[in-house]
Amino acid sequence: MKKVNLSDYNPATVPDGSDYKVAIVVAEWNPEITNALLQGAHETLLEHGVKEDNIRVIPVPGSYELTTGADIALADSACDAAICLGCVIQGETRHFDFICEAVSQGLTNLSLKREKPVIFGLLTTNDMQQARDRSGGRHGNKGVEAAVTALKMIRLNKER
Ligand code: RBF
Repeated sequence: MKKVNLSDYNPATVPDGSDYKVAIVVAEWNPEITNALLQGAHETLLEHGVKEDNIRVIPVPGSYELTTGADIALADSACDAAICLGCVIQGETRHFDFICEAVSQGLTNLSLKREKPVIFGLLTTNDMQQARDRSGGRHGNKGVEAAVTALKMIRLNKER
């Protein structure tokens, strides 16, 4: 089966971000992976016109803290969206399920509460190799996809 790079996208479909303000909340667990996601998201925002001064990077200790970090970012009324980046690797314990469930529910609830896009950029993989494949490896970079999603959702939100 041919493996596709899921980060391939048509740039013409992405809005110009020169008037947008975006936060990137990034977990410090599995830094090799989350730094690569951060780089992908940051570069993509710049490529689509978001000004460096309008990108706020907020590190948080682990993926569980992404929701609180995004809430803090969106407390700034000028902030249009929060991109949340983390990596949880399936282990022996049920922590994997608890963290993934908490983050997915937390980010959904936060987006509805704040009425702003909150982007789910949490890698949930079986092992480190799968995480590498999705953070700049053979399956692209989910940070790039998260940034593209943020820009599209900001435009949609501003049309409300
Ligand atoms: N945070 C991550 O971002 N990725 C992980 O894979 C991860 N695994 C964890 C496993 C255990 C057993 C615990 C207790 C925490 C883990 N965390 C992980 C950290 C978690 O997101 C959070 O920072 C801490 O639980 C403190 O609230």
